[in-house]
Amino acid sequence: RKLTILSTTLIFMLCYMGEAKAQRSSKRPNIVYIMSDDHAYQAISAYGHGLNQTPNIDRLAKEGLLFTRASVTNSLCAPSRAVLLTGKHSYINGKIDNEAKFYWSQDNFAKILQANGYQTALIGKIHMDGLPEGFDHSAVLIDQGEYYQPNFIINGKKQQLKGYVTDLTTDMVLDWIAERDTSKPFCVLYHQKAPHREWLPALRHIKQYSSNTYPEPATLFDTFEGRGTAAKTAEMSIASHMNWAGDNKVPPTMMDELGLQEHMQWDKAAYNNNLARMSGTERAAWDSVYQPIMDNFKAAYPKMSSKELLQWRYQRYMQDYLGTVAAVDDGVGRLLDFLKEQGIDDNTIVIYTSDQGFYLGEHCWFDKRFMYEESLRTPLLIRYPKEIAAGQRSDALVQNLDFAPTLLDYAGIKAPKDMQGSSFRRLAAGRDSHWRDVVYYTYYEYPSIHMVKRHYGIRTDRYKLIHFYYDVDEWELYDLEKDPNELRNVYDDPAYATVKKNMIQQLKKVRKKYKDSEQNDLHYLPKGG
Ligand code: SGN
Ligand code: CA
Repeated sequence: RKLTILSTTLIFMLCYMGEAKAQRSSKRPNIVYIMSDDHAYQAISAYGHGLNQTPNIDRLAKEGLLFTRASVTNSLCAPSRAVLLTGKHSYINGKIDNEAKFYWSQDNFAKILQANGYQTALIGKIHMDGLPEGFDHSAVLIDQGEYYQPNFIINGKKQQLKGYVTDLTTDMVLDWIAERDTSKPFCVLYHQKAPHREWLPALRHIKQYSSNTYPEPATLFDTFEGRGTAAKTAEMSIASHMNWAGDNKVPPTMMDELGLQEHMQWDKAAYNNNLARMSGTERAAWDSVYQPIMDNFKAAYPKMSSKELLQWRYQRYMQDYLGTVAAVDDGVGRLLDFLKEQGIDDNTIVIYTSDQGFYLGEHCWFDKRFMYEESLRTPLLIRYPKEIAAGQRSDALVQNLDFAPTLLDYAGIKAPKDMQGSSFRRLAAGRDSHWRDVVYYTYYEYPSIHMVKRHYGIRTDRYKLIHFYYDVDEWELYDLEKDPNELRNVYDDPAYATVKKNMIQQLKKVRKKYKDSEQNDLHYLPKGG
């Protein structure tokens, strides 16, 4: 009899354990969506460009999947965020540029997750006015935000925090996860301001990064032959449009002594305002590293050729930019360790991406906006051990348009029909290899800072077709296989006549498929333009 009782108990226990396991495996996953601002894939060591080390972001590549050709549909901050939220192209969600109003009243994937029992939070940069809708908790920067002692709007209330923005953002994400209701799944949008201009690294990183020397990109001295008006007239050159004080950290007084011109009238003010946010001890630590660099520069300046000057400015740019990336990487490390400590690392999808790519001196540029590769593409890594095998790479043409439907899919929710992206869940799991073979891109913020002309276009596996319009009517065609740096526009090359014809046809089809048109282009032109 004892034996029967024992075996019944054993069977009961086994059944219970089995059920618990089944329940656990059917538990909806948590989502941590990490998006930094202006983080070029060239500045993530897993992408293999040899500029810097990002050991923590690289963990996502090691333990998950890295997309080599992920792209955005509009390479600018707020429009990219609107696409993320809505799963719709800019001309549909209305947020075509950083100025246009974003209507929070429209549907977004966070609202849908929330309605389906997810706890949701938005922490960091969103760059859109109004109280974010779809989030139980929000702590967002105002506009671009600040690096030191930043102002946040926490659930509608403005509050200045003490510390460094990248670390504070990470702290708030971890605190929110720690305090969550553990009976429900969660989704947090963890949006870093860094490495956005004007690149102020954390004090713990300035010494190391400012003493590094970085390899120059092959096109640093690009002369723009073989390209059109748009590339030639853009104002994002390290040599001519980068700011001496705000960007390169040459003190305004030294600018005057050396006769350096302010390119933007707010340059000196930006420098002063950024550094004025530091406490006395922070400022002293900062100056102890930057002052000697500037003193050396002042001594060398009179004998520097324009080439040497550009090289110096490129190094200064990389030192500060990559310095800010270091704290972003630290944050990813803290997050991954924390998820493990909490015992939820297996059931949490971690995505790392940026709101767009960025130029790190390619074509002598900084900034983004263009449909050329460095700014069209964006880093994308994803870890979800339950479905995604470790160490995978994919060159599929996924886009930020796909995030909303993909995240809903992971949560077991069908995406609304009017979302224009597709879920890449099956693709990421290696269960399906079908994917789109062409991506569509639009850009509108012109005339405006950096003066990148309005354009739209498509990219396929091998080719790219771009139409610049408004105050020009120019077409560009690139053969990315033969010309990966996009230095030769072959639109008028007879050897590409057939390719050109096919690409024009494809562009027409794609515009129709995504409901874009010349009427839209005209509708969004500047008023009176
Ligand atoms: C600021 C920057 C620009 C940048 C835009 C948009 N200048 O105006 O260089 O292109 O933001 O960036 S700054 O000197 O004020 O930093 S975005 O990432 O928000 O789209
Ligand atoms: Ca950005």
